[in-house]
Amino acid sequence: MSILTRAPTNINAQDRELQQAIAAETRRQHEGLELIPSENYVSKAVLETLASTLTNKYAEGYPGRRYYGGQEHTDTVERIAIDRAKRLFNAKFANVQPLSGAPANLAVYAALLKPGDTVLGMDLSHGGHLTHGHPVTFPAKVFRFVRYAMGDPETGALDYEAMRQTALQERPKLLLAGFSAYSRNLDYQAFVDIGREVGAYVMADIAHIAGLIAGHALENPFDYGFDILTTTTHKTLRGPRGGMVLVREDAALAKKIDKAVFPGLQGGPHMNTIAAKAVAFGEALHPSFTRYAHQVCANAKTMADVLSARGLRLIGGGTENHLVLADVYGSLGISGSKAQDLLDSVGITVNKNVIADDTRSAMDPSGIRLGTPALTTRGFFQADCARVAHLLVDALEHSTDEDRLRAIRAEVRALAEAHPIPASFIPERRPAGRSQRTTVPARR
Ligand code: DSN
Repeated sequence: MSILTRAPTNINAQDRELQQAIAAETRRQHEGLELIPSENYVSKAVLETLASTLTNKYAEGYPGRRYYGGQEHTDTVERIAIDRAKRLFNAKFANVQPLSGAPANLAVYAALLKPGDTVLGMDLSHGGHLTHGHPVTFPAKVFRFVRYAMGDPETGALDYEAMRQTALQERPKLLLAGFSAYSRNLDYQAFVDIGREVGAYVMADIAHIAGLIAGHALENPFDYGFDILTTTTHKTLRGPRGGMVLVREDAALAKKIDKAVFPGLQGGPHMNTIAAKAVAFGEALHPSFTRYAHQVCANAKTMADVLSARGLRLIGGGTENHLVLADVYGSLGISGSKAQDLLDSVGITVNKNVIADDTRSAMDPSGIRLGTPALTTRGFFQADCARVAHLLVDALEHSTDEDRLRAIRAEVRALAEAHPIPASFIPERRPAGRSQRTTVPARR
């Protein structure tokens, strides 16, 4: 059963204008191939939970210590979400209230830093994220962010000795690992060693790879002694839009983070979203999610191999996770924006992205970023992903050939229709639990 089978009947009757826009977006998602690596499809159970009566309830505070009455059910919901989050990431503490990734990161800064304190994080053009202290953000006006960069964009290797020297010189209070456009694994042990040497908290923003960690396809930074993880819940983790903060074991640290989230930064938590997070975490605890996570990586590697074989320069030389960053300007003379628009026109959605030391602007950079979480949710395997990668390069190489583009658009649509967006990811009903999990290698 496809997710398209659910019609929002009350909106149909009440607000035609809005219903048509939603229906058009649903159709766009159904008919196109979604390659933006931070996007995914949620299950019908998650969608239903988002639309539940929990949206009506104020619940400032935390389970067992709220400010308003009527919390017996919200407490149950939030406790389930916290418990599942802790099991997924092997954490002692979880705060599931952050509204998204930026507020989750801000909560950590607010909990641990004083104005003017230093944070060492990855340079944006080398894969880091805006919320890791880009000058346009509010945290950059309050705290002092310094940067580390890729030692070699061709291999993606970080220069950990250079990072250590910067840390020794700048004495950060917080050392930040994490990225939104970096395709290689990090040396978590090196981060922890540097952090301990300079007396910094060590945090990983795992927003992009949370599902791959939960599904045991990638390593968990907590296994190396990281203090804190932050994440969104809607990317590879395949839940509703939202964020969370996880603390490995320090109760005092967890308490500071709870206070920073509420009352420090937020008011009433979005209980419908917290419930939907709990549903998604339940799905991620199911053995099938392990297969999903491994398949996401296998599919991304296949795509990277094809793109590379077709002559695209890949930043980092390939991928070890779910995403690929391609220098389309350097390889084909097409800017990231032009490539994005052209691919939109054939039904393939990617995003333009800066590449390391980009000579072009952020609004019209040299790269495109793509990934496989959404395609994998639709049941794409390596052979299908190889075909998609060929179609993508075909479109870029024949950007002025209308007949060719029309044929590509038709094949994209056929591929999409052959892989409907699933309504559910749980093949059979069984109580979720880590003990049931198996490590199943990627198929095909
Ligand atoms: N916008 C998200 C991404 O695409 O990576 C991160 O904030």
